Amino acid sequence: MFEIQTHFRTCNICEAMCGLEISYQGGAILSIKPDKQDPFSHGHICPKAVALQDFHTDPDRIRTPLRKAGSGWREISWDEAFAEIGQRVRAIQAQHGADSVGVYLGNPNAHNLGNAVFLPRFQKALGSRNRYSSASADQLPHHVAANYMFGASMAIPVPDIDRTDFMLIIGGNPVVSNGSMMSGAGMPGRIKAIQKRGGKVVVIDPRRTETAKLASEHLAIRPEADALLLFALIRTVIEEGLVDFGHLKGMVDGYDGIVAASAGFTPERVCEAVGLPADRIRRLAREFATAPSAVCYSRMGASTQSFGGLCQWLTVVLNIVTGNFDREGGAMFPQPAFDLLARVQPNDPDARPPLRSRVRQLPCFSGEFPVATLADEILTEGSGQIRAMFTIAGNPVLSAPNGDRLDTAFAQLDFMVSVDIYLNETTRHADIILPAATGLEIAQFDVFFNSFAVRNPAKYSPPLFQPQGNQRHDWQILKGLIACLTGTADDGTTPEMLLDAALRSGPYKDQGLSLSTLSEHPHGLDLGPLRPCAHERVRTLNGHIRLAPALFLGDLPRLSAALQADAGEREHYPFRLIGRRLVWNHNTWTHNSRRLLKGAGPITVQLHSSDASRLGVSTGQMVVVRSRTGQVDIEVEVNDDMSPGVISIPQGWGHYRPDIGMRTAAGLPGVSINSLTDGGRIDPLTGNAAFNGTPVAIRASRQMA
Ligand SMILES: Nc1nc2c(c(=O)[nH]1)N[C@H]1C(S)=C(S)[C@@H](COP(=O)(O)OP(=O)(O)OC[C@H]3O[C@@H](n4cnc5c(=O)[nH]c(N)nc54)[C@H](O)[C@@H]3O)O[C@H]1N2
Ligand SMILES: Nc1nc2c(c(=O)[nH]1)N[C@H]1C(S)=C(S)[C@@H](COP(=O)(O)OP(=O)(O)OC[C@H]3O[C@@H](n4cnc5c(=O)[nH]c(N)nc54)[C@H](O)[C@@H]3O)O[C@H]1N2
Ligand code: SF4
Ligand SMILES: [Mo]
Repeated sequence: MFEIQTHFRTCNICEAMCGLEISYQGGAILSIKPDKQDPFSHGHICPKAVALQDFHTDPDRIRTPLRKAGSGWREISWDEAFAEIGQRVRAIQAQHGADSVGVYLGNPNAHNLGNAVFLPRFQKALGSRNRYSSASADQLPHHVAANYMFGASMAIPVPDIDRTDFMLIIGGNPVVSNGSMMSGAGMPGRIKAIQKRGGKVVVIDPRRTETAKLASEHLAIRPEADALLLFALIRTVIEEGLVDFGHLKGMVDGYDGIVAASAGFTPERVCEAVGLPADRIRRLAREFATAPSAVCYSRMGASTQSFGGLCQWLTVVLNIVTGNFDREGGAMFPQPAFDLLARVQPNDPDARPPLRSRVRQLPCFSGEFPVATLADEILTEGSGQIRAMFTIAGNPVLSAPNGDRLDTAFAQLDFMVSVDIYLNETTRHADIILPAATGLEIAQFDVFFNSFAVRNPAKYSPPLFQPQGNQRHDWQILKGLIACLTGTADDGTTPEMLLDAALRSGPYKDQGLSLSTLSEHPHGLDLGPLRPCAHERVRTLNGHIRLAPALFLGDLPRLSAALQADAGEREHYPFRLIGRRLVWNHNTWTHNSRRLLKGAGPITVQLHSSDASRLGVSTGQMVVVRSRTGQVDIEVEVNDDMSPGVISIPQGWGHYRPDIGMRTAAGLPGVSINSLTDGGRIDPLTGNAAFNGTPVAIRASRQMA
């Protein structure tokens, strides 16, 4: 009989980094509870943490490498898998060039220590410039703003949520998402605490979200009008003499450029397009600028839209011109123990114009092309066409704009390899699937999310269980791929060695931080609150923050044009589609947990009652939602949290393909919002997918028949 034991670890599903206390006996989990002694998460978790045991035991997990064989799959050995991959990929690259093999990296890579440290080596071994990831369907504009303003794409300012007196949340729903580019557990409590200490929280969102309901005020903006609103706020601050750089005076270049650029975007000029009265915009600007401390935080709603780049730039500008940057209660740079800026030298972000993609000439930022153009690069013939793909921890058939086109594209590849835990909508196209260990089976240290955290934490969690069957760790798989592509032998490096080296040379080296110190603290270490440190984090040549980079100024004619509505498009597609996250799921891959599935359904399109009565539909009825690129049949949920003219569909669903064996998920297939979104709709400045505001039409199902 095994003893009952306790294991402490960090949940790696989302960005919040909640500490877990897991009671287990042998290989069986007895309970998964919040770790009250975790100094970062203080006993907060969400329902998804408990599902970690479901992912561990799920009979649908892939347990051995699979080779496509006719219409089915054959189990193969790792040696056989690597031998074939090495031979096929090298042959394709020899014939068609290094760039003929593409890579797509999905979201779980960011939650995995081994992938964080070994993926750059894999990319180097492959030597292809055709790199894509979920970042260009997510936070890419944050990186572009950081790169051009601070000289480092990972220099991301984070809201000091625990000390701010005024939080302006634009297009984020942290009560459901648990915070993003703002890592910290227990977001509802943190938001309530702002109000308890006499502060204010204002939410800007076309939907009255769960966060808006907790906030002091909700302002329903028109989709994609956020850059106009931000400019009008900045303009008001300038006109009303409220500009104050605080201690950054002398460290900020380009203010005149902001004064000139904002002149055309007064509250009175933008109010109609934004959907808010001009005097309310002015009052908001005053409240923000005169609060003892304030922070503007903008996220998915402001990133995955046509003006994502401008929104993230202007968010930082608003924080800076009101003296709320690099100060307590404002937007601050974390100082992570594993410092991703350690090797970034001072540089001129304008020195090298970004590479352009082959087919649509879209920009390459942070070494990646936009996922919105991946299907074009596979389907468009010619020199440089992608003929083979690696997908690693990604499901772009469901997560990328116009995923259905990617479904077609993947089917036409000469060769495809997927590193994943499931056979799903994307990996079903692979010739070879390599099965990864995950969740409770892996070691965890949050390299990325420590860099976006609202305090500075550090915690190392060893694996609780061994990989099952013939699974391997992602990092072991990456090393196997490197070896089969380059013919080099394994040098024996482990993620722990690289982590230890980074900790020993990082910002806390003088306090003796190392992997062994972390191992002595299974609940994790609190390295303190955020501290002003802009002078250490900025990597521009003169060490100054660039307030008005030419890249952003050059995009302003497009923003001015948005002040005019496109009546033609409105006639055919009168509604604007936005996405929705659900408490009980994470992106596309957690739907095989029975307990999470119970909380999730039904998957509905939410629309305002005035729209429902005009369309003659009511809750529970089926409608057809149609866009330029596709259509879906979906159940209606009349919900006055929506703004009239705006509809919302959850992201991450659409498990209807019969051949993939996700048994539980098939019980609630839902539809894919990305059958409606459009790869042609991007933010041209950054190349980020513009999911929000997709023009759509709706009809009751019977009328469409
Ligand atoms: N319309 C619309 N589209 C969206 C969004 C939206 O809001 N609206 N959100 C976007 C955002 S923010 C994101 S991050 C992307 C996500 O886009 P993706 O990353 O493409 O999608 P995921 O569902 O996260 O896919 C994760 C994949 O990794 C596998 N996996 C899970 N854990 C592991 C592991 O430990 N190792 C390995 N090797 N594989 C693993 C899963 O089985 C799944 O196949 O979607 C984007 N797409
Ligand atoms: N439960 C759960 N949590 C998650 C995830 C999940 O799938 N489920 N996914 C994780 C991932 S990968 C990420 S990146 C984060 C994302 O974290 P968040 O950004 O907080 O999450 P979203 O729910 O996408 O919030 C976007 C908000 O923008 C609003 N919106 C849409 N269009 C517009 C617009 O044009 N303007 C404005 N102002 N608002 C708009 C939407 O109504 C929505 O409330 O969540 C993470 N956490
Ligand atoms: S909030 Fe995120 S990190 Fe915390 S338990 Fe839930 S999924 Fe895990
Ligand atoms: Mo994301």
